[in-house]
Amino acid sequence: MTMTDIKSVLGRRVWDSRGNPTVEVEVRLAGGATGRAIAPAGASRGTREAVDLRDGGPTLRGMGVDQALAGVNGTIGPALIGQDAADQAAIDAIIRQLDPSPLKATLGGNATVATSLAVLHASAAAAEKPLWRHLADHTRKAPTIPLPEIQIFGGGAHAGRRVDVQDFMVMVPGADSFDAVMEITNEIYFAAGSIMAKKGRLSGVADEGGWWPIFDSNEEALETLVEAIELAGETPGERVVISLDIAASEFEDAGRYRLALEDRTLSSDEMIAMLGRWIEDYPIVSIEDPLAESDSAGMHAFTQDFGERVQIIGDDYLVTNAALVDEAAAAGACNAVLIKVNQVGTVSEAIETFEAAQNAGFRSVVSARSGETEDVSISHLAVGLGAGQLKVGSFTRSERMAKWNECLRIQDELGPDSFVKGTPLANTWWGRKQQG
Ligand code: 2PG
Ligand code: MG
Repeated sequence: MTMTDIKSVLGRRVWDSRGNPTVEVEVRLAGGATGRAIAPAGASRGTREAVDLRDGGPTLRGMGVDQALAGVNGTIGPALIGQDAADQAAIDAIIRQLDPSPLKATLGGNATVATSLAVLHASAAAAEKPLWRHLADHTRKAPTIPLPEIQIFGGGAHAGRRVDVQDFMVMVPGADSFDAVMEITNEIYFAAGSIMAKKGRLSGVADEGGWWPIFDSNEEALETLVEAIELAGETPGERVVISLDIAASEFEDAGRYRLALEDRTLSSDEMIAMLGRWIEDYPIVSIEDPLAESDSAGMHAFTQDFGERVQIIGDDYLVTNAALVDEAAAAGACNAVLIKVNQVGTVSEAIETFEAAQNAGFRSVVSARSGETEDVSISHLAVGLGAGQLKVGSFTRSERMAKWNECLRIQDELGPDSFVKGTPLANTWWGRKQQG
């Protein structure tokens, strides 16, 4: 028995930011170190992501996690006892062997991700290192404080489909520090709130804390975002730019895109034309899932047309899957990937995808899910991998602020020079403008 051998694995039911049950796993090592992690949950989910195993049936609206917990306590846990937590790859290989189904449908991605991350936390604790440092040492990456994407208006599946587009976000690539990003975004967030109040449209917040989107069109949200940036004393397109997650799979059916708010249906080409006009008219620097996960032709065409100007992120389209990143890079679709550990189910596979992205010349954005908790593992993941960008939701609600606040704490250890500033956006219109 060595100090880092796993002594116990305990799965317990806890509750997430939407009030749904979720899986927490606590791992204890022979030397006494412990680690804990909680599975997040998405609402707009890719069909190729790891299965979020739910009990179904009448109780808890079918959202129960008893089966997932039984998998942790009855199958994964016993198989990991006595294994070396310091060997994350071996741990994750065992987890994968226990459920070799492509989408981890038997044990559930929620069970596997919480266990995999809890083991990582425990081995960091045993090494007496913060998680970000442990990860950076393990992967030989240079740790950096990421550039945030922060939601101002929620939409899509996170706001009862009040508008079709899911995330209206700002980025502050021109800020000199992470603190400055927080301060500038705070001003914009509350400026947006005051505009909504003045219009008599202030109506609480969406799932990730962005303002509830009472608009007459999707574009009105963009117009209001520009107004908010200006009201906060910023010039749109200078220090502050806009980022969108269209989450287009959510409103695509048989190759047609249904904009319910505007009562119109667009072809893939018409979607591309509409987004192209938005890119012309607004200081948009990044677009996630502009077309549906099934619309490869659209994704290729969009990347062909706009990949030089803006960051094009695959979320539902790539589901943190290394093979899909390789495929997209070869085919010329997307130029960035969203990294969500629970989409693929283990830390090792998420790192594999991050490395595939690096090899392909893709940027990476580490991301939270719409259902979150106090777990701050992803802040450490973003820093430790030097991923460059982090997407966590809005500027309110503690499950979001916990992640931003953790970055502030890590920055105190790493020093102010560790903030990546605008570099992740160098190969966009914004980056080229900075270079003059
Ligand atoms: C996304 C995420 C986070 P969800 O689509 O990028 O905003 O949403 O967790 O619901 O998939
Ligand atoms: Mg998304």
